[in-house]
Amino acid sequence: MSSDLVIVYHRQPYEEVVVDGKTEYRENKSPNGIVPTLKSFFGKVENAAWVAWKEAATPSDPGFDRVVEIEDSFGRYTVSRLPLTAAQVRSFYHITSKEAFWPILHGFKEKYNYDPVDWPTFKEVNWAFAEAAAAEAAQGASVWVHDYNLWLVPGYLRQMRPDLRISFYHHTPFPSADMFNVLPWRGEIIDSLLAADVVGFHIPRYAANFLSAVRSQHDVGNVPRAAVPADLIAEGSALSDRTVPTEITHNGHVVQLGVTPVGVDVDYITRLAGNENTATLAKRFRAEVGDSTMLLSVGRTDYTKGGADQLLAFERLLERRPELRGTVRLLHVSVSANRAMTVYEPIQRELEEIAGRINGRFGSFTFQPVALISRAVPFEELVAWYQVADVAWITPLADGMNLVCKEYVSARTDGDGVLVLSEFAGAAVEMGAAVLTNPFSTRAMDFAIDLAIDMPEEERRARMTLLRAAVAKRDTRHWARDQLAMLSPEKFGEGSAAAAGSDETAAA
Ligand code: GDG
Repeated sequence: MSSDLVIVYHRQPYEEVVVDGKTEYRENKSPNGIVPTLKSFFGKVENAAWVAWKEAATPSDPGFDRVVEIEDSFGRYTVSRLPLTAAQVRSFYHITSKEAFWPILHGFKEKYNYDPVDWPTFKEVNWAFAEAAAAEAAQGASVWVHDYNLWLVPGYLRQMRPDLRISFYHHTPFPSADMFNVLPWRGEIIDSLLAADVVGFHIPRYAANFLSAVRSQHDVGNVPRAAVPADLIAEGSALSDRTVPTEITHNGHVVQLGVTPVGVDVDYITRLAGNENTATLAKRFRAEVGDSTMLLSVGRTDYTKGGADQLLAFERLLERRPELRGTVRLLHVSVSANRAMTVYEPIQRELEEIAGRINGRFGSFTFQPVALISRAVPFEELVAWYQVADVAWITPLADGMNLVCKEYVSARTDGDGVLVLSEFAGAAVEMGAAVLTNPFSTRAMDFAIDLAIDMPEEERRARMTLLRAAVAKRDTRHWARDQLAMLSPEKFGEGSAAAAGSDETAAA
């Protein structure tokens, strides 16, 4: 019970490698992503801890190291590992979170699967996370909890430790009451979130939706609102709002609504984009692409990402514009996050079927219009592909933010390239200079891809300049700094040592 900052995040903040039968904890190979950003704040407090789960055959095994001390370039910190059995992980994560919560968060009522949910196990696992966080947190410490699979943690933690400052961040969208209230556990979830001091979202719309879900259960009276900053409004786009609720008072407790879009590590991607290896890779890829126009799509294999609809749009493009046959190619990288989750098998099959049909209809022995890649591409290669792609085609049906589009823009240090982006990705509110499209409309999808392929260089560059400025403004550090400042103004707010020094740490 000695940490001033406790981060509760499902992934462990390092890679575990077994060398000669001995476990070693190594810093993650790729400094890309949210984990290093969060760790960069560890150097700013005296003592910090991270709580994550780790699968264990027998959780009561005395040989299981529950708490490990890590020292790496981010400083010293404690990692508290919650031992969960394979059955607990399957129930709380793969079933309750992915089959019941995930479809509702993204607006897919028809995919909601209530039957296999074991609610007592979900509660038990969340309770265990809260206990682990409570055990690490010093008096008055700040605890930052991430994502919907830990929805009940703030409520439990508040019961255990009323002294803590608690923040909860949603990486997904948050739906309005009409959708959210499909969940029969809605009352428990909302009450848990209302026990936090800060509830965080990517964009104003999700905060407004959260308020609508709260209002369906409690009379919280008038709620203060603020104007949405101009750089979070893409005129006329589906997710843009003009005002945003800023706090909710319930039973005398004030919950701040923190709206900060997650960004990417622009400095890191810029450095990677400029290094020799990437340049060599990009040169090789460019030679492979030849004179073709290259379209690139990257995302996890998930129905929310709209992969099948996009492949169908590509098929229509080749049908509609015969002159493009043989001169336009699509690299569709769709990686399954977890092969153990059977819900994603039909999507994988569907992608393979459509891609195979397109190649069968429009390909030849030497030319295949679609390359479907179902395994993870190393990030350095991905950055090289970003540099080569004429068009990044990112059209999820629903997406909390979407970082791929921001990575593409950051990698385009040459100032060229076109981004086609779904207006149902949270990122769309920041990226009005992209070709925004509606993936539910075949006409809108067709119009957008035509516009992108035919766009003159001057317009491409003008749009890319605006996009690069938007992405650089709200990078990962901006996000973490903003959210942590709300959680604990004295430790992380403007003027604090943390705020003053955060740039150098993140470069570690
Ligand atoms: C959740 C929310 C929100 C993908 N393929 C490869 C690869 N990736 C990397 C990308 C990017 C990440 O995965 C995907 O991030 P997204 O933001 O697009 O999507 P989710 O995984 O669904 O993340 C989302 C995010 O949380 C943050 O709050 O934006 O809305 O759903 O970084 O580069 N990376 C490598 N090879 C691949 O083949 N190396």
